Amino acid sequence: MAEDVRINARSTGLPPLRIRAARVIVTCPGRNFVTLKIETDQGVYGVGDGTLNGREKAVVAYLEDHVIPVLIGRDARRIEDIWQYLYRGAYWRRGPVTMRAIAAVDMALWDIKGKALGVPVYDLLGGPSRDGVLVYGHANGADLEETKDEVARYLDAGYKAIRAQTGVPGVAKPYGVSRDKDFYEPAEDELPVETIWSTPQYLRHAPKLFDALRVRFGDDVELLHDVHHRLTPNEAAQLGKSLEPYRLFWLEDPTPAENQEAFRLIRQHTTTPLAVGEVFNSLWDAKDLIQNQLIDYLRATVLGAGGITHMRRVADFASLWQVRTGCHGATDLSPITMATALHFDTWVPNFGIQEYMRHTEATDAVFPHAYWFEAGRLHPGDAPGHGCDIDEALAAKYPYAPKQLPVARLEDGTMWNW
Ligand code: EZ4
Ligand code: CO
Repeated sequence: MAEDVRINARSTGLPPLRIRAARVIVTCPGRNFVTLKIETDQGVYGVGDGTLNGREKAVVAYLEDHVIPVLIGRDARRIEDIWQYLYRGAYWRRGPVTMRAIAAVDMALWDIKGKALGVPVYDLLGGPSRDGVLVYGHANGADLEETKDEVARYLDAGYKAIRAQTGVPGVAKPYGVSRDKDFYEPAEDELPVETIWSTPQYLRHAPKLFDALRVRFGDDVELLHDVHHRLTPNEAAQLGKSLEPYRLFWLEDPTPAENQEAFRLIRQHTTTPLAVGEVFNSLWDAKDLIQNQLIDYLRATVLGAGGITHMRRVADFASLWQVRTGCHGATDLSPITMATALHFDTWVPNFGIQEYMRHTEATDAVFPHAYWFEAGRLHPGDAPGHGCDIDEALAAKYPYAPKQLPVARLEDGTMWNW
């Protein structure tokens, strides 16, 4: 056989840990997850998450057609070089599909490195900076009364920080309000559900919720709220101002952040802390927001933003302006992402908070993991690697089922941001 002339195929002083196989597993224990499994010639393997809600098959194709073929034979130890190869080597760089594919590889390689060395990923990163990762849960209800009761339930369960979303009078199927109070998943149908949005109704109603929550629960609990990209900068400024008396931990995604400069207007008018970035794929999406001090928390995470290898650069850059992390952690991020994020959160110096939407029992069974919840915090566990695996036999019992996220229209039919 001809000598492999690819630079990356040559080894350094350490014996290489060759990637001998990699494959994608799609499973739907209630919702779809895309998992990449990378196997080495030494028997040690790693798993990574590549789930992109409602667009799962696009990541599957990207991995199978363009990533896996170039991984075979490489030294799994060379995480940085493989990341640079997949990022710089893709002439069409960035975007949610490409960066999730890279993230899946990156998570699996950190998992392999940890297992090969017998240490948890947080140790590889530099060791723990804290005892437990503060998380926030999602309380939601159809109206103010139900939402208050849901917040009470989260407090009883030990949560110290709670996101509150409520139904808005006259608004059908508002974002963040679920039928099943324990598990929220917006991608429900094969075709996108159409929802209706009313900004005037929402702007009048939202402050009433947080007033009611402070009256009932006092000042100790941290409260968060997600606008889900629905407002203009001026409307967002109005909302931020009207919520100031209730001292939110953060107001999330007040307006789409495609134009990072737009946040200057919001910032000039309110001291309500701002969080943005669950749809960001790289530092470039957040650079202006961070260096102009237009946000307080960055919602990018190891799944959306290219794995640990890129996220730690994002966090280090953000730390220069005292912007803290607030990693996305909805149910469309598999337990593999949650596990990896918890190692990252345990290490990252400028940690803020971690979103935590519980997965269903069926999902947890498919993805056995070492992390656990106690008294409002998640703990990554000390298993080597990131500590999450996939039960392939069980995964095979839940075949892919097409589902898409909803869309939103204004009351007159105009397409809006969901
Ligand atoms: O709607 O991840 O803060 N969390 C969120 C999520 C997103 C979903 C979309 O797939 O905004 O609930
Ligand atoms: Co959000």
